[in-house]
Amino acid sequence: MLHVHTGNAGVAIGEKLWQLYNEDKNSYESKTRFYNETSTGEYQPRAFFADMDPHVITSFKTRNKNIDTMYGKDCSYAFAELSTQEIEQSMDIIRKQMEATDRNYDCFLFFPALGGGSCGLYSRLVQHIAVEYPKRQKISFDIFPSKHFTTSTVESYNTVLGIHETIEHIDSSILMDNSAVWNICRSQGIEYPTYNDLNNVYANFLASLSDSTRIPNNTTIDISELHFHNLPYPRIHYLTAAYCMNAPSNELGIMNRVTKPGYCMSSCNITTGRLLQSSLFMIRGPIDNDRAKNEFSRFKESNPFKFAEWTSNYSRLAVCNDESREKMSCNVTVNTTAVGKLFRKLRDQYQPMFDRRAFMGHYGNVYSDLKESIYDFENLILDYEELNGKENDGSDEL
Ligand SMILES: Nc1nc2c(ncn2[C@@H]2O[C@H](COP(=O)(O)OP(=O)(O)O)[C@@H](O)[C@H]2O)c(=O)[nH]1
Ligand SMILES: [Mg+2]
Repeated sequence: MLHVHTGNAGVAIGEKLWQLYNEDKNSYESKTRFYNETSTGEYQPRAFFADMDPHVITSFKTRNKNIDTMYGKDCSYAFAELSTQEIEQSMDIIRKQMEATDRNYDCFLFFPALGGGSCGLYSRLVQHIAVEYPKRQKISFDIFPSKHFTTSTVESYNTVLGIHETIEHIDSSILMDNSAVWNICRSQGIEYPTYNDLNNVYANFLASLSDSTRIPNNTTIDISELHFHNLPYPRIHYLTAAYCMNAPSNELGIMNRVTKPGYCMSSCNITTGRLLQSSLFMIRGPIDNDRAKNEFSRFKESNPFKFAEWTSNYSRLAVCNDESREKMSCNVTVNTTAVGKLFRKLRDQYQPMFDRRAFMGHYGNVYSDLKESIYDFENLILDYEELNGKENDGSDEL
């Protein structure tokens, strides 16, 4: 298992994520999957942190001396291009890290912000990794751009270029966005959430996805299972998730609560679209297996999801009984047509600019890629609309 964190956001969230992993009592087996053991018996994160901005990486490195990093030349505006030398340098590090993993099911986990300049770095790494490791699963946890957090006007161009790469090479993409996570922070009582607060929610959510993989004696759903099997169409692999944290330990109905608006990690409502595959729930806290199963039955009685006709009404549950925690957390990951709304919003952002060929000066060398990416993305939107079905048209508003 190798974590690849790219760009400002990817690096900042990754740093917090590894702090959370380090605080947990990870099983020996999971330690060997998440960490490299040094000759002196220490465990170092099996991770690679990269950004085009040298300042981000040098400052990260002062706090994390043992983690592998790479930086390029800052290019925070347009889709960054890497030199062959920079790519080779990165791939050397990645190969070395992967030599330590010998299991076929060990996968790549990517953590990019799609709108950033470093999305180009992410895309190139994905391309190269796909060529060298075609059989390894690749799961990407993507920060999708959101209007109120845009740091550059061309985020929509960078995103559509990034998505182009993920359509082909990534097995599962989990979409999240800052506006949705900002709302989660507000519901936690934080009046003016900062990036730091947002990153805290992202990191807790991401760590919760591997609780049952890392922590011993649980009903396990391995993080690699986030690549939902038996996808009817491999292109339709854009998942989203909802997360409820700090719930009281005696709460009843937490699984129903997490499916409600306000808990989704992206700006869509997961109960309005059609579910294309079974949903995956994970729960952690002072809750034993029996109580978790009761909760799960309670959820199933009033299951709020609408299923596509070929999908059975089926959900899975992983339980991480952790008596050292006072509060409960619960997440659910779904493959739903509701994410089509995010795609349509993105099209509304780039289309007026692209019609006027605005900002093309920054994309000289990738102009034809951008054109092709937009064409492919339009088809992806159509696929989602078709799967959503006519009766749901326009009804997936929050
Ligand atoms: N959650 C979060 N988002 C960030 C952070 N820094 C930047 N962003 C957002 O991520 C997107 C891409 O920015 P950034 O990561 O700085 O791009 P890059 O470094 O140029 O690839 C923008 O929409 C920013 O609003 C951060 O620390 N946390
Ligand atoms: Mg940056």
